[in-house]
Amino acid sequence: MRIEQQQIVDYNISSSKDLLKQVDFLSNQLDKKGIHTKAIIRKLADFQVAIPSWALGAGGTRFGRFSYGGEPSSLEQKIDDIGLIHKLTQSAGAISLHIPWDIPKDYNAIKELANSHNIIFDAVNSNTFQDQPNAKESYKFGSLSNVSNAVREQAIEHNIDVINIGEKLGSKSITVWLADGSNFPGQHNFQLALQNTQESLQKIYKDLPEDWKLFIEYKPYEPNFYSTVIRDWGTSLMLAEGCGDKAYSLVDLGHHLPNTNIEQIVATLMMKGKLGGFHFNDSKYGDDDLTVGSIKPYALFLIFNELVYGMENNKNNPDLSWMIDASHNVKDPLEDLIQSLDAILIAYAQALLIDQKALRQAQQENDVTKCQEILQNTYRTDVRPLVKQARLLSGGVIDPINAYRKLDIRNQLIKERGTSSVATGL
Ligand code: LRH
Ligand code: MN
Repeated sequence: MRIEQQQIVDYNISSSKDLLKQVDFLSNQLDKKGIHTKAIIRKLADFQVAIPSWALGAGGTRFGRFSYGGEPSSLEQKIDDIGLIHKLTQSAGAISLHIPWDIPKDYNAIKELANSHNIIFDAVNSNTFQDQPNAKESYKFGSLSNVSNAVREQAIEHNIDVINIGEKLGSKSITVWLADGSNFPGQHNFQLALQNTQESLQKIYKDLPEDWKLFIEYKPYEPNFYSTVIRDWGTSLMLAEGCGDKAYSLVDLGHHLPNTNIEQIVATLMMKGKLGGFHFNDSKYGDDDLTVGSIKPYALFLIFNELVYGMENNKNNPDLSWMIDASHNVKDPLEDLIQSLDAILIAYAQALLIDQKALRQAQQENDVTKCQEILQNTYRTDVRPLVKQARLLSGGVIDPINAYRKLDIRNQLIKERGTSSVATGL
């Protein structure tokens, strides 16, 4: 299924007049504050977020999985689904593959298909948290940290294979997330596990192409529930520094213990020039992988405030990789991803409105109330017209969820694929 540009144009006709009024009204307000909406709209239009190949079907938990109908059962269909999201939003111009869940069979055909949807290949993800059929060694007790050299070597080989797959697709980065850890005190020698992990990552790093990046993703717990080898930003940063200049930390928003000040972690990693990218999602308790901005939208705004500051002031930090990492247990995966994209752009737009100079001044004067007022007034500004205008100018639709339903996309997909197709992934 594809959406024709004429369908987009026809859909926007009914709501573009109102939008123009809303944008004019907001622009006049912001102009008075010396804020130029054109530049902000440009930045929003240029902001592209990678969609995970493993989050296009119904997710699940150990307690159950409820399929969604019309799910993509091949990499080709997954790229087509991202093509649908990108056609509507013009902000999903990349796919992040998980290997071996999504190994291309015909590389040229897959690249052509992605190209036909204006989609590029972002970071590739290795998987040493599941055993593959006929694998010689098991990752039951870990992979890069395993006490067995044979297991570590198998895991290192897998990561190098993933880099080779990414190279054939034009990807420029690999994300390594390890489930490695322990469930009981005494099970692990913490230092040996960490040492093994550092040495294994260094061996993978040796095979990293010159223009590639290695992202080291941390997580405090799950699937291990007593210790995790790469448990927090500090460990990820230490391992990245132990590898070299092309290694960075990756922040998955769901990988923090409750009430962690994630925006301060972002500021710290950017100051060190070691923030590689994000896995956007939201959570109430653990790694819930919920829709971005659905639980803690103010926290997301504060994170983007640090990102805007960092992108302005930390020239030593490379351009960041933006990805979503979510799982959809009860919602239409495509609607969920579209909502997440909207929430990311809204938080970015709000952060771009912050008068950083006035905030610095108030901080310099320890005028705490004024600091709060600057942030909270900006957060309470309805920037949705700017996000919609950016989509409209990029050839997308003003209201993607509404358009998705009006174009009856899910039922079309069910007609094409049936109700029992199942997508690989989480
Ligand atoms: C681990 C994680 C990681 C992926 C996996 C699908 O929780 O966030 O990024 O490999 O989800
Ligand atoms: Mn993740």
